[in-house]
Amino acid sequence: MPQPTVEGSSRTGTVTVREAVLDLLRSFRMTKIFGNPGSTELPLFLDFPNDFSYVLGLQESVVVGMADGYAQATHNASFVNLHSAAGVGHAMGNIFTAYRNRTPMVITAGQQARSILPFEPFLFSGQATELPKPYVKWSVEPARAEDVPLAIARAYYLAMMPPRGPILVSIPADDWGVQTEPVVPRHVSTSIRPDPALLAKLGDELDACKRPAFVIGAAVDRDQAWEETISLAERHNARVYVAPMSGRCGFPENHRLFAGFLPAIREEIVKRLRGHDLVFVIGAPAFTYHIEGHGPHLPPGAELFQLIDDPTTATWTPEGTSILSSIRLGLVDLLARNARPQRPLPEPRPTIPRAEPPVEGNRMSVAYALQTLHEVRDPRSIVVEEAPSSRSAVQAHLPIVNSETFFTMCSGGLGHGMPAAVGVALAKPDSRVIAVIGDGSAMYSIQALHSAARLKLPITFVVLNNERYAALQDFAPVFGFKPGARPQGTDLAQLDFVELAKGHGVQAIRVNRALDLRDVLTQALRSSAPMLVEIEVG
Ligand SMILES: Cc1ncc(C[n+]2csc(CCOP(=O)(O)OP(=O)(O)O)c2C)c(N)n1
Ligand SMILES: [Mg+2]
Repeated sequence: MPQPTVEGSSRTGTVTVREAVLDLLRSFRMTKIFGNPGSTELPLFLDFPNDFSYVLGLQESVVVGMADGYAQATHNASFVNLHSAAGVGHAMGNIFTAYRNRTPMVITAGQQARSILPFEPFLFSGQATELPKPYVKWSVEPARAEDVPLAIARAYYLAMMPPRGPILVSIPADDWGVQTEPVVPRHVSTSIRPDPALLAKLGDELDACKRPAFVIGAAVDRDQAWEETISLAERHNARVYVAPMSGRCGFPENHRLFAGFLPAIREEIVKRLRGHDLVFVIGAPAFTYHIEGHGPHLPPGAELFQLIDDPTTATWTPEGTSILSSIRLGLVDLLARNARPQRPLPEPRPTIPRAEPPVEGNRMSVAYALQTLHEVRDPRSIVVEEAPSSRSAVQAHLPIVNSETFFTMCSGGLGHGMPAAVGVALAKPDSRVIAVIGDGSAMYSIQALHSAARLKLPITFVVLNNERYAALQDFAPVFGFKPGARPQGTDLAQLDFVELAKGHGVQAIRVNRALDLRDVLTQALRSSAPMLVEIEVG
């Protein structure tokens, strides 16, 4: 993790709360403030320092989504400033997502001045620390103005401590000008080394088993453990699966050992893992389910081991051995063992058939659109995805082959992808970011387009417009709807993404003929400004 510059403040004596907080933010490398301002926050911005920048989101879900993408891409907590109760309320969906994503974030929320709080003033937040619970790791309104800098320091260390996540600090408007002591930043270790005895047991079992399976979760990529995972999988000739609903990619999807994606369904997982005698889950829950299931969690004869940096997740894992550890450090310790088990290579994954272009007069398939995108994009470009019914087509036709080049949310809460793409692009100015977004998903935080335009970020927004909430229509039979039935509220029409983009200051083009797609995408991927491509899909 980035370490704070512990030389810290050169100030002596007393400083204002504002000065003490800004000094801390500098030392934590948090000089971008993601926010949407209100009167209760304005005092923070008095004499706004030149070395800080303000990243405006036109709605708080956009603010937090951008801060999430930025924090994930920089491996450091992002700093967010929200407007008291209503601002936190708007942000809540993406705060929930940041919590599930394990994204470190220090969120400050404005509060009315302390002296008028007894009189329930306009805009005050009645129970400011309760509002974001339970989707923050900690929330506090310091008892005294003088304690605000200490709360910010603790918020940062705690946000960065695994499992990482958002923290909320509520700050009354009159606190910023109060005199206080400067806070000296500290080194706080955030890595955990595994218990050696348990790790040796896992190592022995891994060496002795016949058909190991690895199940890779988002924490592998978050902890920059991609290389170690490949080395360990190759040493063991293990089949490598992606954990259900993983928000990141931790293994090259074109690797000889790659075996595909586990669905979030208990019986299906058991079926896919059948024949393996050891299942090693790395940096993921075992397992995330989406629909009700029954029976065993693993196939007969399989033993489960889990390497996990989250104690809570370790406690609900239904069977086997959970080893608490930073993911990379755990893998490094496993790789340090001498044994080189001799095991044949498993059968390769069957090749995925190419998607066909549409027959004349029909809309093109999502698979065809994504295959074309795959053919024209640089494999080092970064994909941020939020297109629920297209997920399996993304997995089949848009393979991810490099670390830190795939982001989606682990929460299931829509409205994250568009602003997260902006945050990732802000953090990675030398990379091309491609946001692959469903038409429905785009509308939860469409204002992200405005931030992309304002920041002049060359993001390619690809909107897959099927004029409906297809995922819900596809899902309906699980709840007893007749096949083909369209549940209430799932048809969307008349959304014009070209006009919406233009209205936010972003160039846009619509593609409805498969023949045009390659050229349009090629052009969009070369653009030095943000560009939206709306693709009419079936
Ligand atoms: C905040 C939020 N509200 C509602 C849902 C329920 N939901 C799940 S998928 C989906 C449809 C998404 O539509 P779209 O982005 O067009 O993708 P498609 O299903 O058409 O691929 C909805 C509304 C959700 N996941 N999150
Ligand atoms: Mg749709």
